[in-house]
Amino acid sequence: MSHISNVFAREVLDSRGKPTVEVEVTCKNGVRGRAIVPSGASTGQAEALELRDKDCVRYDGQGVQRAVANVNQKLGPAVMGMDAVDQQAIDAILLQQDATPQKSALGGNALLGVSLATAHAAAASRQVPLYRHINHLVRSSCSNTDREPLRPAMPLPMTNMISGGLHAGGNLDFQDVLITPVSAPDYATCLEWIVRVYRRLGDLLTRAGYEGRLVGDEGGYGPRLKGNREAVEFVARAIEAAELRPGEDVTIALDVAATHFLQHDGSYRLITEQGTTLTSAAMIDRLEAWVDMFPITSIEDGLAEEDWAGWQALTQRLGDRIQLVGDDLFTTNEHRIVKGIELGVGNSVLIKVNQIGTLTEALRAITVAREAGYSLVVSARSGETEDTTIADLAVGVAAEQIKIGSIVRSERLAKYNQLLRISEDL
Ligand code: 2PG
Ligand code: MG
Repeated sequence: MSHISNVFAREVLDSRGKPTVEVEVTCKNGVRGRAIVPSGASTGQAEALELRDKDCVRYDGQGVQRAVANVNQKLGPAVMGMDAVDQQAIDAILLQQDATPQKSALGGNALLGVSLATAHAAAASRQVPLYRHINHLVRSSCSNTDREPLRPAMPLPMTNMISGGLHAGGNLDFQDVLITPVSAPDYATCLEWIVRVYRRLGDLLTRAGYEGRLVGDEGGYGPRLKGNREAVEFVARAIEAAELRPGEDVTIALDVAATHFLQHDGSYRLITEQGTTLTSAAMIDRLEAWVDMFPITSIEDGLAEEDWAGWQALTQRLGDRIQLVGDDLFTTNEHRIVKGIELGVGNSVLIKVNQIGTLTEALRAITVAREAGYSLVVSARSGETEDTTIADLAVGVAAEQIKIGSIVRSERLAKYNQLLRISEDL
């Protein structure tokens, strides 16, 4: 009896002390599922709306009591009595309740809380781990029946070492320098290597007179370096200091988050480089030069979210050499991904469920991307909580990579540790 008997939302706090929505879905069999909605800082224009109260008396207007009320008074009653196992039907009802393109009537945060808590309740009702339930959902949404059924698989972590941009008070223009332990034999070794590189990096930064202990929103170090390139240089040196081989054992990834320093005239202004402005073409030259110089194997949002022509040129130039991930560009939105596939833009999709607002829509985005041969990077947001849903999502859809932030701060570790448990289970 996995039929829904109660839906309850409350306002809780995230890792930045900002209110967010938590939802509990209870079934007639007494089983309960719970999920907490994350929140981004460097958001894309096309993302689902995060409904906030704008009542300045509470939390500087950031409260989510309206979104909570929308769950308790509208979305909950609408799905009451439905079978939690039927995720598609439930999400369809949620989308009927808010039929606006960006969920601006009831809030993407309200819809997503119900959608994810339902998946947890369904997994518990079926007495399977969440990643297996998600795997079952994604298999049933696959149109291509000729293919081997998708099996759950561990993703490779892509872990933040140095934070910049909106995640660390604008110390750097580029948002993240990350590492991927590509030759680690198993997930537990991945974690050990990542921690080792992170520690060596902290030592190197401290010795060079930088803030080698202060961290940004996602736990990456947030030093005030001389420029963006120095951040990559430090990470490359830290890999060596950890006695790992840059490019062979551990590679470097960037999240440029270029939308967030785009100027009105379409150029990119680098404040930490004395205000240098780069055209889209010059930005591509810069990224190519760095790929030649450093063991970089993945670049996310190297150009802005509406610079489709620039993205085409970037993909022609680097698409055969490295992974080009669209985050703000695609916003986990099936239609934007299809447009990207048609234009030959990028070769990888960042998946953040709250960019789109329901699990079913995220799974559709995943299926479309995968069928076009794009790789998948399941990602946390810069505002997170103890919720571990994305760890199960990444395994359930067999994403190639997962991006959780750094390996400090418990809202990040909750996911890394959940992956350890899943890896034993697999
Ligand atoms: C990103 C994410 C996570 P935010 O840009 O990829 O790092 O940041 O959640 O602030 O959008
Ligand atoms: Mg990003």
